[in-house]
Amino acid sequence: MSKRGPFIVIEGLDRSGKSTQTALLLARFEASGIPAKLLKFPDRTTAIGQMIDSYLKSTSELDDRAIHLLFSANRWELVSTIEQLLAVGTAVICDRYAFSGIAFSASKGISYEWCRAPDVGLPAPDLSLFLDISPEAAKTRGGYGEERYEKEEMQRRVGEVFRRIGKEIDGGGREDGRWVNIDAGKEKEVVEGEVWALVEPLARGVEGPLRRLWT
Ligand code: FDM
Ligand code: MG
Repeated sequence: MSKRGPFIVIEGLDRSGKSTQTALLLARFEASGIPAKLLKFPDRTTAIGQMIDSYLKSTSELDDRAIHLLFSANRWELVSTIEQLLAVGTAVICDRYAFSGIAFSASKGISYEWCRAPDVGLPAPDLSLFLDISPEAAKTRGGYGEERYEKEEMQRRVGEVFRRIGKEIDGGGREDGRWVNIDAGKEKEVVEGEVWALVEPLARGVEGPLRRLWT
């Protein structure tokens, strides 16, 4: 049976180095001659993504549950793209995914279960890497920008929800793939090496069907 591409997700707080590390990971794939595509959530280019973008920039207001569902819908509208890429053996690297969806909305006080529900059944990553950085250390990396959620207290709560998600995925005996915490306070070359060491065993393809999140 031919292998499908690996589905790799990189999560973390703002300023944890996700964009840098996903770009470096893509370069590693390219240097190894393995086809790979980098996706980013939210995908601000779609119609739904533009609504999310204006919410994040505070040029529009939305109910907390309404914006949560838009973030989820923004993933569902990309599912067929993800499935098609993986099926032809292309690696898919995602900068944020459903775990960000739960972490950010639950930290506003919406229940964890309610936040998870709309993402149940999405393609499950084969590997989720959480770039772990303290909100204090994140702040020293040039400070937060202007967008909604880029505040230390919010980031602290978000980090706590991420930890709960990680425990459930790794400790729950579920078929949701692996979750690994990486110390993102280290130098970027060191973090990159740790990321690649975890990804490399999957890089040339994965046996077996794509699993579904939380099913
Ligand atoms: N975010 C991101 C959410 O609140 N829910 C989601 O489902 C996703 C994918 O959007 F503050 C938040 C996280 C972050 C903001 O993300 C924009 P980027 O990575 O900073 O563009
Ligand atoms: Mg941001």
